[in-house]
Amino acid sequence: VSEACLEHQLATAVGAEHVLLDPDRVASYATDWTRRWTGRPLAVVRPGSTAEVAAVVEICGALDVPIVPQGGNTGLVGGGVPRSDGGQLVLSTSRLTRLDPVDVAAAQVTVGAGVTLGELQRHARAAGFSYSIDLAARDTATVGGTVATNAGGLHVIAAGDTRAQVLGIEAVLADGSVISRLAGLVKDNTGYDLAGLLTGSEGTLGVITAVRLRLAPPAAQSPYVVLVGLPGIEAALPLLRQSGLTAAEFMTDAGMRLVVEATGLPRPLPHDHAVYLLLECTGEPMLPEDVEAAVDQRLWAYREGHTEAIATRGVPHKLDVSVPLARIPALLADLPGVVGEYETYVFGHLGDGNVHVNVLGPAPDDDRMDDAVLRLVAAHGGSISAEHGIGVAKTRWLELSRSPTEIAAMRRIKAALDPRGLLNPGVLLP
Ligand code: FAD
Ligand code: 2HG
Ligand code: ZN
Repeated sequence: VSEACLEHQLATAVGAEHVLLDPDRVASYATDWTRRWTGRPLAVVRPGSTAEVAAVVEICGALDVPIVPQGGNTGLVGGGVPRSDGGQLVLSTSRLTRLDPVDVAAAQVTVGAGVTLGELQRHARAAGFSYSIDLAARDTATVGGTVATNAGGLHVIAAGDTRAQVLGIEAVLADGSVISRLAGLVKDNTGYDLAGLLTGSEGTLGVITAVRLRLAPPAAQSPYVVLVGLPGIEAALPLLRQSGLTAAEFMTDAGMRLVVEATGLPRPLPHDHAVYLLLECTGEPMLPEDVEAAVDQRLWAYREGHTEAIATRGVPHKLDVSVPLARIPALLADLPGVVGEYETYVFGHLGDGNVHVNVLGPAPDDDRMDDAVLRLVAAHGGSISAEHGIGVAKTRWLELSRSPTEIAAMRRIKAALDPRGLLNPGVLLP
């Protein structure tokens, strides 16, 4: 590629001020949130409209330059940063900030891919609604990123994942063509569900530019948030049978101590406990009389503080896995045997059977421990990625969760939509 030629064409398409080449200016786009994944972009380009995204994709197609779409760069599997060969262009969606008025009658909204989750939530609230997807990275993660990863978050147990909120998508495909389905038709059986296909495709099938989303009516009253101290994970499972449950998150003593140390928050309960369960309910949850518990909305800070607190300890290996709920105690019992002496924190969305295993100690490129944990998860009938996606972190183990036939079908879809492998090569498919 002639870099000068690429730069000139991109500058003509989006404006020279939105083509970043200076190493200092591209640095924050080159390394992921965890600092485990880092690369070298050929350039970072920030198109300001769908037409400009299409122009960038066409230019890259003509010059054979692969594209890495990037939203808020809060992804945890390395899929949003360029690979290390220096040959990829980062397409940042940060200027795709369309925010249409809420369609009150339909309880829907159309938003640009670069709008943050927090902005969308505030926009929905101002119109008397709420958006059901929520996660601790809300003020940086973008709507496009959450759709591209089919993010889960804190309320999947009640509202489903991001896919369950998506009613339509506008996206630029690898050949520069634009598909747009933003009418928000609740019933629309006219063939393949392209919005569903792009949701969770991790930037490998198209660049999502806008999304039509389902909104929820606001809760009639503030929910109850209860933190319960328990002797072990077995004691947590029966407590999940609550009516009106909107979140069920677990933590352990090690994670709680770390968050208290990192944030300066007081210990949440009078005594220490092996396991903590945070329940959010529309009504008052039913608890056994002999458990230690506290009720306060602010208790969320202990759960949401985990990821940042762990980052203060080093560069973690993050293994976001799920198993059938009944297997959670067995998985947690087996984990120390495969993780060994490494500093480990486990927590997650208990109600979804989703455990976040964070391990500190192995070098970023030493994946022997990752291999052992993911094989253990597969042996328990689980998934190697519950909600963060495959990215570059887990391509090697996709076969543990998907059959050869499924992987072959996914490859054929990729080849049909992106025959030259322009969009996010190296991500998702091994
Ligand atoms: P990026 O990191 O920029 O990109 C992620 C992937 O999507 C990449 O493969 C990228 O190429 C692709 N992509 C981004 N935008 C587009 C687009 N417009 N079109 C096509 N492809 C695109 N995740 C959860 O699921 N649940 C959680 O509870 C959760 N909590 C988190 C808490 C913290 C503190 C942090 C740091 C992360 C958390 N995450 C969680 C992970 C992360 O926030 C989500 O994966 C989020 O969806 C990523 O959004 P982003 O805009 O930062 O995407
Ligand atoms: C969460 O649930 C996120 O807080 C991040 O998915 C999990 O840091 C992690 O491992
Ligand atoms: Zn999570």
